[in-house]
This record gives sequence, C-alpha cells and structure tokens, in this order.
Amino acid sequence: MDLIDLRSDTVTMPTPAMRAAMAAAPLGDDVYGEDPTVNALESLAAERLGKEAGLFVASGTMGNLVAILTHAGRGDEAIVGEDAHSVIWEGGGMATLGGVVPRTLPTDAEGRLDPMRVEAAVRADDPHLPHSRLLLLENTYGAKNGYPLPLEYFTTLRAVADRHALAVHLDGARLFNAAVALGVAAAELARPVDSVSICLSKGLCAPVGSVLCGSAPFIRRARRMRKLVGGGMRQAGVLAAAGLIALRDMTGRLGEDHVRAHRLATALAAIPGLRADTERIRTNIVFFDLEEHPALDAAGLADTLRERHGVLVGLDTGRRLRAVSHYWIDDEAVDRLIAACEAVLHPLFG
Ligand code: TLP
Repeated sequence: MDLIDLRSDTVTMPTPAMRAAMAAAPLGDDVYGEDPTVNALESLAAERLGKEAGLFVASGTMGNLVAILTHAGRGDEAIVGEDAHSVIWEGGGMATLGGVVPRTLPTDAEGRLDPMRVEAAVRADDPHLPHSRLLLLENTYGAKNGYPLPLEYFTTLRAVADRHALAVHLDGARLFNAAVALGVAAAELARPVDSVSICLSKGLCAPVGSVLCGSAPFIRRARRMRKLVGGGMRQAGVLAAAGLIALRDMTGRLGEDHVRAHRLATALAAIPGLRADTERIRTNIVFFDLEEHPALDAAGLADTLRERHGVLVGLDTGRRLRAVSHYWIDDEAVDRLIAACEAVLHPLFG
C-alpha cells in the first residue's frame, strides 16, 4: 500500500527540477561568502521580501533563533503569542541559548495578539524588570489552522513596537501561503517588520533551508550569530539551488494546496465524530478534533488510519489531529483520507 503523508508540508520531497539543479549548481565556500548559488538565493529572497539582504540558514528554527540572538540579548524580553512556533516547537531556544525571556500572551482564534495587551506587556524601565526588546510575530499562524494574517495587523503592531523601541521579527515559515491566500505580495506583508524568515522546505518543496532577511547591517550581525550556533555551511549551494527553484517556481501554485485543504476540512467536518473549523481554513493546514469515544482516542485514530489505510496524519494535543496539504497531495490523496476517516468513524459514531 502506498503511503499518503499529510502530517506536514515539511515532508515534501524535492521536485525532479530541484534535483537536477542541485546536481549542476556552481559551488564555493559559503563561510567565505564565495558560493554563487547561495549568494543568488540570498539576493532573490531579499528581493521577494522587500529587504536589503538575506542569509541562508539550515532551518526555520535556526532562522528564528539567529534573528532573536541578533535583535536581543541576555535578560531581554520577547513578547510573543503563547502558541507561537518559536515558543512551543523550538526547544525553548530563545531562553536556553539566547537568555531571552519569552513574555507570552494569548492569541485569538486566528492567531492575533491583542495590540492593547502587547502595549500593556511592555515593561517599565526599572532595574528589577527584564528589558522589553522584541516582538515576535508569525504568518501564517501555524497553531490556528495556518491562518493568514493581513497587513493591517502588522502595521498596527508596528506602531506599538515603534512607541516602545521594540524590534519586530516575523516567523514567515509559510509567508508565501499567506501572500497567496490574501492576494498580496510577500514583500508587502513583510514591510512592517525588521526581519523575516521564510522556509523553503515546506510547501515550496526544497529539501532543506530557510532564508532570514532584513537590513544589510542586521544581516551582517546575523551572519556572526549563524556561525556562533554552528550554522556556517560550506558548499551549501547544493541546497540553495533547490531553494532558488522553490522561490522562482513554487510559490505561485500554493493556492492549489489551499483549495484542497478547504475541501478536506469541509468533508471531515461532515463526518460524524469529527469537528473542524472550516471557516478558518484559508491556507494548507487543517486541524480536526475527534469527539469523545470510549473506544478511540486521537492516537488510536492516527494509528488506524496509518495501518489500515496507509494515510498519515499529525497528532496534536488532546483529541486534536492535523492534516497539511502540499505539492505531493493530489485530489485522490485527499479523497483517500476522507474515505479512511469515514470507514473508521462510521461504525463508532454513525
Ligand atoms: N513546523 C513544523 C513542526 O515543527 C511543528 C510543522 O510540521 O509544521 N515556524 C513555523 C510556523 C513552523 O511551522 C515551523 C515548522 C518552523 C518555524 C520551523 O521550521 P524547521 O522545521 O525548518 O525548523
């Protein structure tokens, strides 16, 4: 049975065009700044994001960490959503490696921080208190169905940040999904922030890598931080070559993934025993919840889908599961997940 993998868009394999470009890429030592393919990728990413410069990093996690280390130091505080990726899924790197204290605030059903609460969270200038230094934002917002947050949200928070001299970093792991869903350029969405990191290895299908973008002086300092965390790569052009194709050819098709995710959520929500917030599926992430049943929990459902139907979904917390559409998921794959859920749940809830 061939497996269908909807656990994440991180599972995407490189396309044949990427593999060919990787094999043919001109290379050099990137720590010396001499890899022409990495240099081309950094320039293209900066251009697409409307920033002066870019820095190729190994992962989205490294992009966020390097940005945080560059903006803030020990004892500084970062205001951030309590369910942001950088808080939950990055090993607490900002605190463990950077000495930066996360000041977490709740987010609404679409992943927004309340600007008034952000403003109220800024500390007074008092030696007892951590120093409020950074605002960490995310778009799309992963924990809230990958909701694409609009430009106005960022301009409002930029104004708050400016009143208190906070730097603003955007985790734009899926910023191109947001741009496509909102019908605006990624550079527009990134305009209000000082730095932004995008992932090449999710819906854009590159095997490895992210690019952190910002002003030229910021990226010069970030380059030192990347070295410090062991992220100075050598002939990294083999990876950047796939990233160039990701940025040139793969952003335009993300809408297809969004259509499939919406269809999937609508079908799942109609299955007895499942719930999904179909209203808020705008990009490629679908969270769905299994109703209480004595014979089945979320892990049991995920196991059964895998073992009996060859369909992999992600396990979140509690009774929540996740399915993410991506380049290698076609209509038939979506239908297979829907049919599999029906087959497992109908006897229990039908
Ligand atoms: N997210 C992964 C897991 O870590 C949860 C996924 O499967 O969605 N920012 C956001 C918003 C992300 O969703 C991710 C990856 C990252 C950063 C980190 O990227 P990587 O995995 O390249 O370190």
